[in-house]
Amino acid sequence: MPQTLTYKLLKDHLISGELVSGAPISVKIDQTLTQDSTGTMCYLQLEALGVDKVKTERSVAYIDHNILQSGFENADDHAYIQSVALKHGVFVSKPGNGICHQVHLERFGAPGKTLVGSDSHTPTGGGIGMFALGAGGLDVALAMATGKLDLTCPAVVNVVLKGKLRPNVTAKDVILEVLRLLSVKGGVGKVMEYTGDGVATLSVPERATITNMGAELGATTSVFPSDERTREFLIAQGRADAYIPLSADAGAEYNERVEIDLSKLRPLIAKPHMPDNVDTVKKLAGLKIDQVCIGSCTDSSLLTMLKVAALLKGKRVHPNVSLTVNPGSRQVLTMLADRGALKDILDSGARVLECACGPCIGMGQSPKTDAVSLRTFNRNFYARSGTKSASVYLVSPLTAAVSAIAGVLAEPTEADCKALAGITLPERFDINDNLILDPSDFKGIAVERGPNIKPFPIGKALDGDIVLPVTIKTGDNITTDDIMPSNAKLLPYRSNIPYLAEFCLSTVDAEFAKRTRAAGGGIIVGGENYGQGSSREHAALAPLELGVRAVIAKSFARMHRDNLINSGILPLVFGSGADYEKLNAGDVLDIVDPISAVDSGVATIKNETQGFTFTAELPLNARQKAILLAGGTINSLRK
Ligand code: MIC
Ligand code: SF4
Repeated sequence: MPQTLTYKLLKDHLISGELVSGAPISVKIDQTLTQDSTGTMCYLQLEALGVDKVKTERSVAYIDHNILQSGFENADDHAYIQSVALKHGVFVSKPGNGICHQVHLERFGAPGKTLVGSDSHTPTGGGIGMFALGAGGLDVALAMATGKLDLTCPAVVNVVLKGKLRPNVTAKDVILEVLRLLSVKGGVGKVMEYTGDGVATLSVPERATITNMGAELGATTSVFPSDERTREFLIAQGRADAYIPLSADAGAEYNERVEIDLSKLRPLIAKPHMPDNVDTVKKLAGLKIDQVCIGSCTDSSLLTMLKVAALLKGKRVHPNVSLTVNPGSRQVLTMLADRGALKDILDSGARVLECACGPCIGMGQSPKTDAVSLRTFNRNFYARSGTKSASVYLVSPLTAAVSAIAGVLAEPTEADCKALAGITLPERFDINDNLILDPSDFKGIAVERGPNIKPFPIGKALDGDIVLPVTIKTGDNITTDDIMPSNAKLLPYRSNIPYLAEFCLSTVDAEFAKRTRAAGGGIIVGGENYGQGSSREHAALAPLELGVRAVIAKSFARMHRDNLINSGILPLVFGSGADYEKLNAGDVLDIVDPISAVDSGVATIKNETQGFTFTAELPLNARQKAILLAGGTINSLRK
């Protein structure tokens, strides 16, 4: 039977289970990546698993998220990550070398391989024909320790790209269009597989922009075929050996199909505060702007930056606008410098920031009160920029560059962008891996552990009824940036859960942590797509620290649900929307006999305050049942 590329990749790596959408499967993992803000927790867990060396072909620890080092905490975490990674046979990409996804694509990604990363944008690797997905730190630690990963076999959506983009439209506009069509929960349980004659018109970095931001669909991952364009990219990276051609079989059957005519797309924009709140730039043109940020793992490749430089050349950034530019990697920055493009960027009045996540995760550049900020990033979630009153819009780098000059949102015209057609991938990238440490050069290394690293909370085995109050009731699409905010003030504490927990859900209700602790624990009630966004397991560990034993929501995002299970928190799904409506914050709930609920997949819940009973679903596979019964993965493994 003709097969999709997704199922071919999974079949090549299948250890157990059946390739049927929704079935539990276990796959061999070839590569892993971690970054610093999820990395400390991940390596603490790897140590707890007690393995000497990772079982993967290639594992890399990147330090790219918080490289501000505003206090010892951060530098301590970096020293810990570097030493623990090298000790376990993991390569280290040092601060300044670039954003994990950009560097991984450049230096390690290879078609046909599987990759799991402790970051939700790991699907960037799909741009080079990998099956690449994000997961919580514990799942990545397990993948390093065992060389395998358990997941739910996804359904496959065929996104057929036709034609060719106009000169003023970019890959960012393509993924914004997919988000407009499918929404931030449209990809849950699915892989987006790109085919069609439009694929060949897109270079690997452009494809990677699309697969990267596919994370915002809630998708398991996104994938492009590996073709001549992939080969060109790998040759230019000096890695021709990594190339293999890959595509779906002709006549492969998909669960869904979406068609996009690239030639019909116009510049798009995601309005506050969701990446799927998409409109045309034309409609909003003229909006006064205060800040423009170009960069992030979605849009910081050499190709992007050269185009931005060409648009800025000889122009001046509007006096009322602050323009920042983060090249995605040191390779990009060096090549911009070599070609004189860095001078064009600097001469325009842009501020060039380090090759790191920077403003994307609120590490500096929080906009002023009530500001309008245009960003080429992938997320504009409420408060993520660090300024609650700011309005963050997501646009393409071309829209960002011309708007920075105009001082208002402006559509890049075809005339503006005509000259950009000549900007293509170089035949050879500048290759310098001296910020990448090879573990084989570091024998007998001792792990450095600073005082900021605190023990993480461990769940409790299930026994009698769980009787606790609902300490918060939220609406739909609550993000992990709501559950466990991240910014320059909090990122230094990613290895200190007791401290972080005080800020849990603070964007929704500043009293939540205090109230939950005072009640000796609590139950969270959520709407649709609860926990969308990041892979950060901190969004499960912080509630666990506060004593949360269950979340009852209308639906969950994949990674957050996995993280809740790993932490021993019950992810319950409302049987009916009416039950969600009836519940109030403060109601005391009795989750009756949770052991039987885990076993049967249905929980009976008594609302002791209002005096009614309802049921919630708890669909679990055998592995997840064992984990929840034991009170989380660590307990389950200890057993
Ligand atoms: C993000 O973009 O939200 C992050 C920061 O990269 C997270 C990881 C984290 O929370 O550390 C992600 O995408 O998974
Ligand atoms: Fe870093 Fe932003 Fe990419 Fe997350 S989305 S990895 S914070 S650049």
